[in-house]
Amino acid sequence: MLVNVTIPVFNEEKTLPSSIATLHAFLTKHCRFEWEIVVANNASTDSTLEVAQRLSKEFNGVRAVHLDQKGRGRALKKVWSESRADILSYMDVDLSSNLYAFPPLIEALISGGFDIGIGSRLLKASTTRRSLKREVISRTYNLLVKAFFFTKFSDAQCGFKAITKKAAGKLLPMIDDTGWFFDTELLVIAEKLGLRIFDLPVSWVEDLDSRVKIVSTAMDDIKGLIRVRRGFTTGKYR
Ligand SMILES: Nc1nc2c(ncn2[C@@H]2O[C@H](COP(=O)(O)OP(=O)(O)O)[C@@H](O)[C@H]2O)c(=O)[nH]1
Ligand SMILES: [Mg+2]
Repeated sequence: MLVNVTIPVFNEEKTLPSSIATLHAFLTKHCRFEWEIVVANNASTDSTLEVAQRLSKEFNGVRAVHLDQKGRGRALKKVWSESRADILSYMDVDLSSNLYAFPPLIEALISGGFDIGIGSRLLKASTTRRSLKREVISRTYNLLVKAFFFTKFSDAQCGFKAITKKAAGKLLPMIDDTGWFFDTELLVIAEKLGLRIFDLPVSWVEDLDSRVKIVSTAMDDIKGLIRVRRGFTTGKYR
């Protein structure tokens, strides 16, 4: 059982070395499955690519992938489609989600009980430390997703997710978004097609160094919701 752990990065030269060291040590110590770490860099204008290449030489089981165009969704789609792993996952480089949730997230898929696993900051058992602004935006957005699709998964946007190779093979070709809406598109289509989503409470500590442009991302999200709903009415997803 090989598990891919993708770390999408955009201008993260500062955070990357310590995060890869922490993650590598954690996986070595706490996971009973085999794993690979893939640093997926898009269009960074700092030395992220060079740092990623250096880390891939320094640590066993780490490789670096580079894409010219921006977009976290684009990076995940490429790395996940090209990986030979049985389970594909990603997490934000700032490790905002406590790593102790990672083994249970993956084990839920290994056991065959679930097709997708997501970290959630919005369940009763989640412990989430973030700014009021991000909390309000996150809750409002997730209510909007439910109002649009009557879906049950609790948190579309947590940067901590995993999917089986089989589910990825079915879903990835249907996903059009290359940026932040990629996650929502994946989850809505998955739930509507009857795939099983494991919703796991995480312990989240917000990292204030953010790559998200809130206003333009919110606009893209709303356009995305409308586009995906149209997709369902025209029978695009099946
Ligand atoms: N590959 C790739 N990663 C990105 C891009 N934009 C953001 N990221 C990564 O996505 C993750 C989450 O970004 P972050 O700024 O922490 O988002 P926030 O926690 O929601 O504020 C980080 O690992 C970023 O480096 C992008 O265009 N391409
Ligand atoms: Mg972050």
